[in-house]
Amino acid sequence: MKRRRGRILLAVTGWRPDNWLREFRANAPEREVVTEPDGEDDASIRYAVVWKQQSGILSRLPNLEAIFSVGAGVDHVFHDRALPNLPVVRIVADDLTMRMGEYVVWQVLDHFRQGATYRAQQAARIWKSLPQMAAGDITVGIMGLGVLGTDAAGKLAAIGFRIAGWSRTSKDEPGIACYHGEAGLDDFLAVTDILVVLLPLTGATKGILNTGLLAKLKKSTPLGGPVLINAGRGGLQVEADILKALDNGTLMAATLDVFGTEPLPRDSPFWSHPRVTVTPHDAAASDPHALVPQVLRQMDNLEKGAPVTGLVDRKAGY
Ligand code: NDP
Ligand code: OXD
Repeated sequence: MKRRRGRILLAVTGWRPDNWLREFRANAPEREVVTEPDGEDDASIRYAVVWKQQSGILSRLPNLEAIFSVGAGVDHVFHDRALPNLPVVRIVADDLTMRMGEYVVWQVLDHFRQGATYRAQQAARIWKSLPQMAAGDITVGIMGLGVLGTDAAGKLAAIGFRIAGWSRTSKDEPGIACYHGEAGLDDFLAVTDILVVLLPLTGATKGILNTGLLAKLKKSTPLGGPVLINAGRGGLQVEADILKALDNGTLMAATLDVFGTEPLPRDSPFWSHPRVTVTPHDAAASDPHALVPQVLRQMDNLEKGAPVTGLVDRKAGY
């Protein structure tokens, strides 16, 4: 007897679920997609596709086989205290990686080429040349040398920046000065002019961007002080410590795409800080049109027993 293709529960909150639904229906008309368990046919739901799913919703599905995150990060999956012990698969896709690479290059270049100063000069109709540095005099230190960090490193290296990277496990990447673990962190920070954070949020990384860490960044940099770019997760940063570091000169400037509370509350001092660039968790959007075919391929692979990319290590939390 032909096996019924697994039904899908689409539990995407916050990000327009209708766009995901449309793409699933267009790309896999043979798979029924529901947006809520309805009790009646829940036993036939084999896959959940999630972004910040409602807590407990997945534990109600007796025959669920795998959970697919529509983002690269999976902290939003693990917030569910009743999460079934099943494979969690995250997004690893050229489309998302390319978007993050663009964001990191954009922000590194904006700080490096003094974009904020030119914008202020233009607003005041000031025609004044600024001194130009050489990219080769700047080290971009990337915390999180995974799929996104390694890609961004390659793009920045192609422009001429020196690159350092920090990861949990040891790495040997051509063109990157690699550091790892707690033992390698201080040496990594000591060479870093621009810190790009592309870490996942886990028990080990929560609050890692704090006063102690920021104080260890290279002090005298060609940019007038170290710069922080966080496009990982808001939970990585202690926001009061970042503000303090900006105000006491430990940090020269910051670009923050992610925050502890999103949307960033209207009264947050980050909005109006003269040396902070805020973007609304937009560094790399998950585009349903680009990503749904890939998620479906992963489901097919699971069903065929073929390798699946982006399988999360539940113990490590990413
Ligand atoms: P990966 O899992 O491929 O890479 C994670 C990297 O972080 C790895 O190098 C890993 O080390 C390192 N790491 C994890 N824990 C630690 C630790 N305790 N100490 C040191 N290094 C650690 O993830 P991606 O590159 O695909 O994505 C990274 C993050 O980017 C996502 O988790 C998500 O939070 C964020 N993101 C943000 C987006 C946005 O729009 N702002 C969009 C997409 C993703 P190792 O290599 O040794 O395993
Ligand atoms: C992701 C994100 O994790 O967009 O993909 O934050």
